[in-house]
Amino acid sequence: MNNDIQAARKQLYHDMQTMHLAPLWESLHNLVPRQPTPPYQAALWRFDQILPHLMRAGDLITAEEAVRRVLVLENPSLPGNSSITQSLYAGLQLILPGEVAPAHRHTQAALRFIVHGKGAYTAVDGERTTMHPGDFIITPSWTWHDHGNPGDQPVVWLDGLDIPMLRFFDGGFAENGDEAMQQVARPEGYSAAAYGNNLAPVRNLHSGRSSPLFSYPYARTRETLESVRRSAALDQWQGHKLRFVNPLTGGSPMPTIGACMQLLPAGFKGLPQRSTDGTVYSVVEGCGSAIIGGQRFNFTPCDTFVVPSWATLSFEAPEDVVLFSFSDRPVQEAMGIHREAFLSQ
Ligand code: GTQ
Repeated sequence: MNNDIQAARKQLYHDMQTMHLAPLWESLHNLVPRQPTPPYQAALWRFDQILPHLMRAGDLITAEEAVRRVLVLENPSLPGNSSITQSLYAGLQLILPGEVAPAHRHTQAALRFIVHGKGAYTAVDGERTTMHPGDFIITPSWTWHDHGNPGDQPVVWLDGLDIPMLRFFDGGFAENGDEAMQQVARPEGYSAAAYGNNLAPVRNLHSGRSSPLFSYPYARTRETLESVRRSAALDQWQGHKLRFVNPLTGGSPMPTIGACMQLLPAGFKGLPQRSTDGTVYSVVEGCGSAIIGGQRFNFTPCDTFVVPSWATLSFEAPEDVVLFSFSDRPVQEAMGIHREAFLSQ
């Protein structure tokens, strides 16, 4: 290209800059890429390496002082962002026996996936639910929630929130409760009884965008996966994979985050797949491997790993493996932009 034109263009860009103008043609290919180019990477966090740090944090700060005693799982490519993908936040929260994480609410929606220990509870809008490993619990946008541990063992769960998404939309509001523990308004088990049996109240039906069922206990999920294993053909890419639903709509439990549980039977060697929803996985049972963009990640129970948008992903399970996962898929589906591909090799 003519050097004069090159120099004249540079001059134009320079002169425009003071007026906050930029030439689209220099960045168009980055703005509308041919396919996703996520600025974050695949990564795995080993639970046995995290737990000692969590317990040290337990010695150094109380749940009350910390408000939430959480080690944030930061994507290695997004340091300082409190993000595991561009849209999602993940962290491991510890609550020790006798502790309370005080009541608050915020427009950010949260899920808890119980990783280690039992006997703690989360209270959501006046109803408590006791936590057991593998339970999936939601605290939808703007619901009051506090956590407590009346039991005798440390309890650790994976927090998944839409914090980066709300930050993007500048839609964040929050407030603290008047008391550390919210008043109990309904007995434990009410929501499960009223909404968890293919029935729903005729009057006083729950309103709002999220599931009225806020706890999905692992005992039932695991039993369901086992029944499905006995009666359904194995999917060559995903094994037996089920998504959690809002029983009133059949849609995702919360508008911004979808979650699934999948069983990979012993000997499973899956075919590769890819999807536009960057996904966070928590290993519930079994050891195996996730091959992400050609890189092998060996996992053991309680580990967490993240798969970027459009990265190829396949699983190998030498023994029965159960995986929990969550992503922003419901948002992408609402926008009509979600894509996935199931590859033959
Ligand atoms: O439990 O309310 O990991 O507000 C981050 C922000 C947990 C919570 C987190 C939160 C919470």
